[in-house]
Amino acid sequence: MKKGLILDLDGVICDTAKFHFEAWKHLAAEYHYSLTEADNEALKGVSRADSLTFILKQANHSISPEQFTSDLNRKNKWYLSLVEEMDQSFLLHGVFDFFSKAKELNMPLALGSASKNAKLVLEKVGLLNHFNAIVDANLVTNGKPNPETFLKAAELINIPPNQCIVFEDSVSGIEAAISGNMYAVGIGNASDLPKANICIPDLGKFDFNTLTL
Ligand code: B16
Ligand code: MG
Repeated sequence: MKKGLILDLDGVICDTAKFHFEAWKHLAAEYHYSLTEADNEALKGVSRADSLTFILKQANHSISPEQFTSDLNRKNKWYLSLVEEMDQSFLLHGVFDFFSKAKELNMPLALGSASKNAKLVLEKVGLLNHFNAIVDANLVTNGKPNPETFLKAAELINIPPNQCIVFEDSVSGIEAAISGNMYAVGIGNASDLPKANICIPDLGKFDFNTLTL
């Protein structure tokens, strides 16, 4: 019987990926590189610093360590100016239904996000107080695909990893869930997330009978 629900943020609860994309595109243009949709897909679930390393490689561009830090900060400022506009209308389809069903069944809920801005985003969409635990990039040393984010979340809600279900939209996040010995529900297409145990289009399509697996 599965008892703990661990949710990724970007791409599962709300669509902040488009804001990350805007901000990274702005920066990549300074390196004379035009960031593609495929690049954006590859950056899902990837930490801020690893994302910049990936973009520099794609752009075949190098910068000093000082510039690296400064560019990370500038990207984050652009991103936050977009997040500022967010409210409940930015929640993805099915989130409300999922939360009310989880509450009804008294299931512990944790967030497991690679974002350092997770609490701010949750506050913007009105969900900050709806989790039993929040694990973001400020709390872990090793980002996804390392399982640390989800293992920490399981620990904080006091549920063994093999009794947890992780909801993830990124390849790195699904890998993290599987290597953490958790049941991985992919949000998106099975062709994009082949390692997921099952895939559904959004949280609202989750069949809570899966919990008996
Ligand atoms: P930040 P998630 C991830 O969030 C995003 O998918 C990824 O694109 C982003 O680079 C990462 O957070 C870091 O975000 O710059 O806000 O710290 O999907 O793990 O909730
Ligand atoms: Mg995500």
